[in-house]
Amino acid sequence: MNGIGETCLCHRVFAPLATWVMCVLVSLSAMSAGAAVVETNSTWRATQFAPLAGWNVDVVFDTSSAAGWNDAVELSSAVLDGNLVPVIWQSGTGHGGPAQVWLRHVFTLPSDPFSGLLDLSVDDDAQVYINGHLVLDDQSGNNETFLNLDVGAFLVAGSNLIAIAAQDSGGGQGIFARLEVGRRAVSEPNSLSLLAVAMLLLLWPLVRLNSAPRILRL
Ligand SMILES: [Ca+2]
Ligand SMILES: [Ca+2]
Repeated sequence: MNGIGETCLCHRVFAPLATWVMCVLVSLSAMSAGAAVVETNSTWRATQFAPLAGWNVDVVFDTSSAAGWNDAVELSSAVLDGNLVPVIWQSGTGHGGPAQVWLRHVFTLPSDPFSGLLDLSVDDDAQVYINGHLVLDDQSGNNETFLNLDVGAFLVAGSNLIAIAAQDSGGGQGIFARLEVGRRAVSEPNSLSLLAVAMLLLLWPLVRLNSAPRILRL
């Protein structure tokens, strides 16, 4: 017999189960948000010649070889906030490349983004533009790393441009960056989410019933 303040077996079993179902539901919701990652690599276009106006704004810009652009060179890879990311420059092997380079990369986001965090390390300085907005202006003259720059407000659904002007002050050279974009959770639930909701709805009355205070009759 259960006394006042005690919980029955059903409650002890189903309350945690209901909590688990809710956790699953929250997890599924988080998973549906998804993420997109943009990293420096040899698909970026690079030039050592000062580009024409619009290079850091226009998604559609002439980065052909005829215009003096080439694929960026991957010099090596380096860890950036726990992620191994290619280090790039316009040319060279980490030394001996041009002291000034310009880099561009166009990428597509399939839905309205709500967050974007940029990690970047440069030897030595860089000005970084997201869709024409200056999000980093590093002119220290030293090799530095910047983490978790919030650029989400400048991202859009569709085509996006990240454009970087980088400068080397001597010695080694290179730049590596990683942009992680969180996408808004999709409104339509998937089948697992619907199953979790159904289980919760089925179990909830039973949990409520068994968790109600019991009258002890002496
Ligand atoms: Ca610097
Ligand atoms: Ca340097």
